[in-house]
Order: sequence, then structure tokens, then C-alpha cells
Amino acid sequence: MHLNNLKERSINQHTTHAQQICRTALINSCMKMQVKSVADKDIKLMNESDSIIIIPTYNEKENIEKIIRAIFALDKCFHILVIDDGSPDGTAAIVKSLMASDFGDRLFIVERSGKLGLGTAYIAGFKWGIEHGYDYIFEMDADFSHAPSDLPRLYSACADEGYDLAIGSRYITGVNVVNWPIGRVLMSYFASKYVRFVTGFKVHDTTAGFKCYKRRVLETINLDDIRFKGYAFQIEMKFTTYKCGFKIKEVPVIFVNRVEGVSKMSGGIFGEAFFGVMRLRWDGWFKKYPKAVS
Ligand SMILES: Nc1nc2c(ncn2[C@@H]2O[C@H](COP(=O)(O)OP(=O)(O)OP(=O)(O)O)[C@@H](O)[C@H]2O)c(=O)[nH]1
Ligand SMILES: [Mg+2]
Repeated sequence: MHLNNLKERSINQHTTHAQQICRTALINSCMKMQVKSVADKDIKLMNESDSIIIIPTYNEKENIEKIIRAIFALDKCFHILVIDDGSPDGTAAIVKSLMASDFGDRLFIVERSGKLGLGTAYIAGFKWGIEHGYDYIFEMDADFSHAPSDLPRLYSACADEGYDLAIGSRYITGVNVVNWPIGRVLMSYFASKYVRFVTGFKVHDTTAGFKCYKRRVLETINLDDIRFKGYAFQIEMKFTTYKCGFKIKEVPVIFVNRVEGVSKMSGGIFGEAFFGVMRLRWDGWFKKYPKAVS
């Protein structure tokens, strides 16, 4: 029996909290003993996953190991794909050393030669995820603005509730943003309002970059047709998903400003989004979108 299932089942039984702790500790120690005694191929099976988390990185040496370990500490087994754009600070080397030491069966990296932008990094990751057979493909930042503990809720919206795209949304229940300067909060909040106004698209957090796609969404959308690279990429992907007729759910999350490392936000990214939204409205009227098939 799959050991994670065994662990979950035992926790679901009606026991006291103390009993649960003892039971979990016992199972964890059994898991460790068994991990030592089974062959390498069986260990790989235990770490199989239907989900890949794509994390694009550019100079994230302060965050990358911590975020990887936090995701692998979750009860559900997720796999991780880092798309690194030749970070001068050595982010890729950190990832590769973790692959060699601890996580060779569930941590992967694609290295690109220069800073090519968030949008193309995600497109490369989506194609990789489809090719490697994952059913749920996630987007997530490296800088802890997106909490790893929210990943299971995004997964559940798609895997259990039948949505095609789950968006970790800051703006369903007021404004759930911690430690952003007020100017940045206002800009992001009104950017989402602006997108709703111009496109008529009803999602609250249109620029959110914390998402879970069902594989069929990314197979339906023509990824080579996605033209934007920064915030506008996030808007374009959601708008296209909606125009193709897929079911979208916004899951409330709290977004926390990065504590370590440096932001890559720029005026160019903002400009692309401002004018790109008008372009999307135009597309919405005249472009033919592929339709979702169930
Ligand atoms: N591969 C790749 N990753 C990038 C690029 N630009 C940004 N990233 C990564 O994309 C994620 C989001 O970038 P951030 O700089 O955090 O952008 P942001 O969240 O809008 O800005 P802050 O709120 O200031 O952090 C981070 O994991 C970055 O390292 C890029 O050109 N290529
Ligand atoms: Mg960030």
C-alpha cells in the first residue's frame, strides 16, 4: 500500500490528538525504516506525483533551497521544475546540488542562457510538464509570496472540485496582501479592476501568478500564440483559459511581500500590461479560441 495513503488513513480515524501524534510518529519512523530497506526503484514509486510546480528563477539564491524544502515537506508529494535564466548568483547550482544530494527523483531544472522573461519561462515549463505526463501544472514564485501550504487547496479545487484552473487570489475577500508598500497594493488592486473593466472578464485577481492548471487547459491553448511576457502574460493566460470555456475558481490566499532577494518588477512590465489589456479586449472580439473538450 502507498505509505502516504497509510499515513493519511490513520490520521483520519477518530482518535485523540495525543493518540494521533503517537500514531503519526510511529508511522513516520516505520516509513523511514522501510525507506532504508526497500530498493531504489520502490523509493521512486513512493515519490511519484501527478503534479508539477513550476518555479521560474532569476537570482533567487536566498530563497530557492528554502522554498524547495518547504514544498517537499508537505503531506502531498509534489514535483518541482525550476526554470532558471542563467542567474548570475548561482541559483541553478544550488538546485543541482539538491538534485544530486536529496531530491533526484522529484526535483528538475531547465537552464536557459539569459533573462528571457517570466512568460517564456512558464511556456517552457508548461511544455515540459505536458511532455512528462503531469495532470496538474502549477505556477509559483520562488520568493515565498506564495505560501507552499496553499498548494493543496489549489490542487483540491482542480482534482476534487472539477475546476480546470485554480487561481490563488488576493482580492476575493478584500485585499489580502502583507507588507507591500501602499503604492504597490493600490497599483495591483486597481490593475485588476482595470482589466475587469476593459475586458469584461470577471476574475478578481487577474495578475495573480499562483495557479494550478489541469493539463487539458494547457494542451488546448496554443502556447506559441501567447504573446506577453510579464504581468500581461498572467492576464493573457487567464483570459485565454476563460475564452476557451474552461471552469475557473479563485481560491483566497494571503500574498506576502518578498523578505529576501530582489524584485524583478520593472516599468516595461507595467507598460506591457497596460496596453496589452486593450489588445486582449480586441482579441476577445475577433480572435477564434479553441474550445474546451470534456
Ligand atoms: N526564469 C525567469 N524567472 C524570472 C524572471 N523574472 C522574474 N523571475 C522569477 O519570477 C518570480 C516572480 O518574480 P518577482 O521578482 O518576485 O516579481 P514580483 O513578485 O512581481 O515582484 P516582487 O513582489 O517585488 O517580488 C520569481 O521567482 C523570480 O525569480 C525571468 O526573466 N526569468
Ligand atoms: Mg515576488
